This record gives sequence, C-alpha cells and structure tokens, in this order.
Amino acid sequence: MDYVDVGRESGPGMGVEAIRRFLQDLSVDHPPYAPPFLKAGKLVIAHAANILHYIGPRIGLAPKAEGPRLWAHQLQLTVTDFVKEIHDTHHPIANSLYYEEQKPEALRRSQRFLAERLPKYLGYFERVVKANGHGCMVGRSLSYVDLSMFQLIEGLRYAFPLNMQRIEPTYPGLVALRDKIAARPNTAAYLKSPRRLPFNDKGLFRHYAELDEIS
Ligand SMILES: N[C@@H](CCC(=O)N[C@@H](CS)C(=O)NCC(=O)O)C(=O)O
Repeated sequence: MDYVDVGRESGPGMGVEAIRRFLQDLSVDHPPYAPPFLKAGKLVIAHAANILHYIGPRIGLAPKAEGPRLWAHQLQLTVTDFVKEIHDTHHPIANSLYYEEQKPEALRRSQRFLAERLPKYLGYFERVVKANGHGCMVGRSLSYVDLSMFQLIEGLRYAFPLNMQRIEPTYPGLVALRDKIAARPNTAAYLKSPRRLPFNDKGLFRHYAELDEIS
C-alpha cells in the first residue's frame, strides 16, 4: 500500500506546517485532535491504534474475522495506555515544559513506573503471547500487535537499558517475539533504511541515565 508521510516532506508549506494547516482547517468533517492521522480517500483516521485497526486487515497484518480483529485492537489500545505512561516518565507535569523543568517529578514518576507499571504491562503481554502458544500475540500469524511489541521492547531498551537488562529474563516470550520480528527480511530492510528514525531526546522513548537507576 503506497503512502506519503506528509510530516516528513520538505519544502515551503510542507512537513509539519502542512499537518498544522490540516488540523486547523475548519472545512474538515471529522477533524483529528492530534497527529498521527491517516488520509485514505475520503476517510481521515486518527490515533495509532485506530489507524492500525483500519490498515491491518488490508495489508495482511490483522485477522479479518471480527472477534480476533477486536482482540488485536484491544491489545493495541493497551499499548496506547502503556505508551502514555512511558511518556509521562519524562513529562509527568506538562508537555509544555522541558524535561529539565520537571526533573524531580520525573524521577519520582520513573521510580514508580519501573517498580510497578513496567512489570505489570510487560507481565500482561508475556501472559498473552504465552497463552496464544504460536509465538505471536494474536492467532497463528503475524499481526501489527507483534510489530508493536517489537517497538516497545526496542524503545524501552533505549530508555531504560539497566532496568531492561535486569527484568528481561522474566519475559522470554516477548524477547523471542522481538528477535523473530527483527530477523524478518522486511523488518530488517526497514530498520536499515533512512525511514527508520534513530531514538533521540525528542521522541516518546528518551534516555536520561538518572531515570534508569536501579533502586
Ligand atoms: N493516542 C494517540 C496519541 C497522539 C499524540 O499524543 N500525538 C502528539 C504528537 S505525536 C500530539 O500532537 N499531541 C498534542 C496534544 O496532546 O495536545 C495516538 O496513539 O495516536
């Protein structure tokens, strides 16, 4: 399925400016609140989980039957919740403040996150992959939920390397899934391509060594 990543186009009025213009366009019928959003013909679909729900079955990365399709969507919505909590470790007070303006709160938040929330979410996903018994999250074949597990493990390894090293042996199913995805030819090619942005200090997953201390 071909697409244009509008936010990364360069030139006057392109890229982030084009996104901003669209968000403020009062003639848009179902305006998204925030990026990411997908324009597919007349549809405008926002929220990562909703976009995957739409694209997944069309590109063979989700089951077509309603029950399993909703199960995949449910797992992805749990990823959304997890992602928000990961974000809040470095921005617990406000998105409009720099990390440096909320450091003590970020440390407190991260300590609780690492002690309580990280093991709870990873433990849940581990239980799901184990119970499924086919080495993936949903049914017998690869789905977008598996790709999300890959991205979560990669991002968490970047943000919290010491803590991940410590707890990863508890989640062998997820680590095996991560390795399986990394070895797939399409994923491996994508990871080597310029489309794969390196983790950095502006994105969701950020590495601040002081937040990764082992307590
Ligand atoms: N749950 C949404 C999160 C979307 C989101 O947080 N978007 C960020 C940029 S990546 C944003 O612009 N937020 C603006 C705001 O929250 O006011 C999703 O998964 O797509």
